[in-house]
Amino acid sequence: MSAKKTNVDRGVTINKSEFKAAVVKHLHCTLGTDENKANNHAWWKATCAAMQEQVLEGLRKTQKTHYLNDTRAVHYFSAEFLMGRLLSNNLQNFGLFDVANAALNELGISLSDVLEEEPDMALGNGGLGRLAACFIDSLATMELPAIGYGIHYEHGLFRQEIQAGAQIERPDSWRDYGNPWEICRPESIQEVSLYGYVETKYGENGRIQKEWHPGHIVKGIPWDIPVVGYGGKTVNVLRLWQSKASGYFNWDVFNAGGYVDAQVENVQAETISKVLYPNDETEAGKELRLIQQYFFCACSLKDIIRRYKRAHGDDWSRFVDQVVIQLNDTHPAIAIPELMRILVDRAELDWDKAWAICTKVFAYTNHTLLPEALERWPARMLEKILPRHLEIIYEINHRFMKEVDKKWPGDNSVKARLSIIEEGPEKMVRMGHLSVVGSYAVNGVAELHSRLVKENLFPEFDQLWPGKLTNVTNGITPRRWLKTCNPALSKLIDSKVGDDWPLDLKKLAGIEKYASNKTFQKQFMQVKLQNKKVLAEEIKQSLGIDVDTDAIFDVQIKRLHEYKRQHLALLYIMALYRRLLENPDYDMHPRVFIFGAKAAPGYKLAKDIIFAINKVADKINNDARVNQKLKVAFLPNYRVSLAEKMIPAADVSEQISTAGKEASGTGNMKLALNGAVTIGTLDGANIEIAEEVGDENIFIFGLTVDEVKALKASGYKPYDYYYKNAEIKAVLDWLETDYFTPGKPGALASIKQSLLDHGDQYLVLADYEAYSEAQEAVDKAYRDKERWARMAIINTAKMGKFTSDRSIKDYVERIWKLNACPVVKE
Ligand code: F55
Repeated sequence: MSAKKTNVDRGVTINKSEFKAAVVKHLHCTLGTDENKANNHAWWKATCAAMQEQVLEGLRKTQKTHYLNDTRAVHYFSAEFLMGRLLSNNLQNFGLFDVANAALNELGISLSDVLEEEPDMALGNGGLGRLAACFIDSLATMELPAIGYGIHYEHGLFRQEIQAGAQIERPDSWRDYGNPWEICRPESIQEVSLYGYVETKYGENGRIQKEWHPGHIVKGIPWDIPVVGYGGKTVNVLRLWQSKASGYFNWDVFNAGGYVDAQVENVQAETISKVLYPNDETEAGKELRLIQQYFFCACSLKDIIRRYKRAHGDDWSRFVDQVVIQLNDTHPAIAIPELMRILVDRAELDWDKAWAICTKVFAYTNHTLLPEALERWPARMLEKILPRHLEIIYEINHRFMKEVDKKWPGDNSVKARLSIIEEGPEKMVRMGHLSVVGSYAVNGVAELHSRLVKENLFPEFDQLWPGKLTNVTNGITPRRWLKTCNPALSKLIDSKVGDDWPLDLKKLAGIEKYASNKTFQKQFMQVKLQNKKVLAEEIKQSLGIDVDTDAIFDVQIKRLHEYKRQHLALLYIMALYRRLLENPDYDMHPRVFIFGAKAAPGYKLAKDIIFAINKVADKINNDARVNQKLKVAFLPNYRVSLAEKMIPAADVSEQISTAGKEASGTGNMKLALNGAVTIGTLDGANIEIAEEVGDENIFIFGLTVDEVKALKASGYKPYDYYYKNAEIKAVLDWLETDYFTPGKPGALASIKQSLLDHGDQYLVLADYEAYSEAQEAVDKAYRDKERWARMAIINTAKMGKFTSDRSIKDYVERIWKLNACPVVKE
């Protein structure tokens, strides 16, 4: 193969025949099969193993470099890492994609078929987990010393099946046939204590000493997943902890003849890392979830301290120079009292010294303002599981309340608002408050969100500690979300601006000058059409629906939640259906509404909305009177690998949350980067996307945050919209009939009820008319092919700001104060 001219400096080089030899070697020696017998799964594993040889060399060199340089590192604590598939990403980041493709080709194997064999690593719910995955990609790419810490769930987010229109949850078993990327590190196993009681002792010097006598000990087994930076030079680690029974405790039971009881303990210990909680935006309040959180935080802190002590012994004075811990939401907030416990009870530092360390180590990212998503744990539950931690939290709060009293003397209402402990029928520990008090920096994830965090969520905190609350707008990795998922568009971009845009996304602005160029427009839209054909094939395969690739592909992909308002789109689809029935000549460009969404299993209305979308889709898709112009496709089991197919094919990106509710959104960025035009509210990062692309290249509609507030204050009456707008009334009434659910009238009525009788919390009806008008503007714009091509190109061109490299640069400069540590060539 001829060497291509490239601006990207690579850490490794291996040629086609070497790669081919490595794959065959692993097919024989690792998989125990051969070229004639191997199926695609075996080829996938052999290809991963060939790749992993390169990855592990990079990992070894990186770890050696970081060790020799005794680097300050960020430790990204997150209960979720939504990694998706790794092979194509690792090949791309190492610059070996074309090499592997050619090597497999010579073996008569299709790389794209092999890539389809990989199960997604779905160890996350949605945006928060995927953000963590994008961030560790950027950290490695930018050669920053970093480690991700999380949980090695045996089962990731459930697999969604749709049966008769309804969501059914099935277990996800991503590791059933082995995971070729992970490395078990038994040498770094940690033990974690739970339950028991606290003994108070009085030392010789009169110092009160606390000793926690745990009732239970579990082991944490670390599994390392290498994280390959673009260019293949730095390979960082994602370290995920698996729980196991600790042999130590169980032997007593065993020896007493309790063989069966010992097994019960094993099962209990192993339950901790068994399954990812599928709730997003609601706190579960379950004991096991708190144990999961503490389990991975305690293992990770021990790991960090072990590494620190190896270099610095018992001298804690440099800890804050070496270690920063970023808390991805409050899920790992229990790490704050855990570090205090280690410093005060174990290292015997006095409280003030320990607190000074703690509050220089932790930083906290808030991802939500929704009250139901703010974690609060019953004090009673903490007392049972982590008795010493509850004491420490009380002590933190006691000292904090004194500080509050200094600032607002005698003001009990401000104390009640700021207290980490919420008084009430049941005392609750507010993990958000604990995180703010215990961290030196707190950030929201988009400009608007961070303003609302300051003004509404933690108002007095901003007065107490000016500057502590700040913003870092989210980002996405352009390596996965453009280069890897959309190779055709990437090549077109390369031909105009060179191939180093994945490292410097602002370079995409270089295509703006071709936005009105007819040839470029044709090329750009040709790529889009090809991607639409691929997705159309997927829709045909998965749902049996034929879709017209000349139609507008209107895509809404995200978790199902009332605040995200998939049902606003649904009402509009029903309205279009009705318009077409009433007037077969109703003038609209053909459109396919494409959805992907999982609902939390216990979230009844979210599941009802999925059911309704599927029932309305059935009817419309099979109605010859309208199905040349309107189709609806709900693709089951939305996940990272499906997103990679849907995003490159989207014309329109639906970002229609109630203003003030979506903290940032990141799907909005991915879709715009791939040339989809947004229809959206002034919410989250949509606002910043609009600033970048300009008002003429986005369809903004609906109430603003201030208008939402005013409307709610004035007493919002959804029935007013129902009676005022005949279309709204007609579609809501339609939901109550059996038109979409023959023989079962009322099967879709819960949606109508929520919008009328339950108050329409998310102002769907208030925004309906504006949404409908914005959709008509979309329709008009799309019909002007040149105008649409220009808009699409400008969307891609202007996404430079939203690379996760920029987010990471913001964190590094403003919060983490890290230096890059280039890996030395040996
Ligand atoms: C997961 C578990 C719990 Cl207990 C609560 C929330 C979640 C979760 O997945 N949240 C989530 O994804 N939040 C999203 O974070 C994104 C990244 O910052 C934002 O873009 C998005 O607006 C926000 O909803």
